[in-house]
Amino acid sequence: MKETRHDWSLDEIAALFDQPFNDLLFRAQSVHRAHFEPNRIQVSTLLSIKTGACPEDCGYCSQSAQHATSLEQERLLPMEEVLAAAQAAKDKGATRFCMGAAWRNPTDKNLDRVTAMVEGVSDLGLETCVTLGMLTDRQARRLADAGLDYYNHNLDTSPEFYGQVITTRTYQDRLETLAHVRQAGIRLCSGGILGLGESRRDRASMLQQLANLPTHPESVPINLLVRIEGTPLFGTDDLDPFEFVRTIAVARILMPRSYVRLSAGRSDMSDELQALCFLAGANSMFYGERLLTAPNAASASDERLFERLGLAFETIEAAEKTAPGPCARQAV
Ligand code: SAM
Ligand code: DTB
Ligand code: SF4
Repeated sequence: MKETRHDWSLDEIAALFDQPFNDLLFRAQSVHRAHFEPNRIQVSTLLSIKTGACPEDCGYCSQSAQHATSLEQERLLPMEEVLAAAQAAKDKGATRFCMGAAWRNPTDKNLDRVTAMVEGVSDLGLETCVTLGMLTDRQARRLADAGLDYYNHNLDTSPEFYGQVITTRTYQDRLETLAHVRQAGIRLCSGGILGLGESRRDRASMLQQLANLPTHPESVPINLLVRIEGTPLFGTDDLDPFEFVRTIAVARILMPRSYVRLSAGRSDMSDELQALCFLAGANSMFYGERLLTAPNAASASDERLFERLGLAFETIEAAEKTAPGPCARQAV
């Protein structure tokens, strides 16, 4: 088997995108089968532990204080509420619980509360993930010491298009947070959003950034923009669904051992489109009625879809086998 590469050129990635659809899907599915059990999907459940009033200006986000959305803000949730939501997620079959906070970055006091949540959720027998904004090196180490399994921090789009979406933090800020998470030995969840008005070249460029990191993120979320009234990106044109599937397929080929996560936007996707995403190599998703603030696809319809496609939820034991720690997994 060929070594995992970290030296993709933009033209090589663009050529993958430009292949005939069936050729691209065949190749992606072949790569997928060489590295994963093909009919298993890992599911994570999200909870917003601190909602709204975020100082950042991400053009897609309901939680930015700079956009006039109808979202109600909430303070950091109490521990009991978080643990009850985590237990409910576990009872429904999720193996990972992801807690999101609308912060530019956490304060050290915030981290006292979040590290306690990470420990409490781990004690329930779930994998833990948090997404809290930018982290310093020391904060990443604190989260690692609390036993955090994954940190989510997305690049969101290409370096070229980024400035049209976010102005309050730079691409380089994001790359630095990713490096701090890695240095602390936490597994990384990092991907982006499609349908922001970016070009195919931008989608290729974003995947190039992810694939050429020294170690691939263990989890690569591919979100489809959820258009939220009051945000600058509300009213952006629909993305061609085949372009979404192509991006999943190229992510699978570039990062063969990573879980490619079908993320936000599923509630607007048909069953057939989601089935194509699985065929293209998506093997994880968010499960549960809510994302952070926006509705997710209904669990009952996800369960029916899994049954119709002969897909099974991945168990914690299987997830641990396919995703050992970052250091053991790939050469840095
Ligand atoms: N505040 C933290 C941060 O930005 O790093 C964590 C939470 S933030 C909501 C996590 C990610 O969700 C964003 O980076 C973006 O990729 C995705 N996201 C947010 N709003 C979205 C939307 N309306 N549609 C699709 N994806 C979205
Ligand atoms: C990710 O890439 N997508 C998730 C998770 N990481 C934190 C969040 C999606 C948010 C969708 C919009 C909302 O619920 O506000
Ligand atoms: Fe804040 Fe995160 Fe939303 Fe950006 S994506 S506005 S950082 S909550």
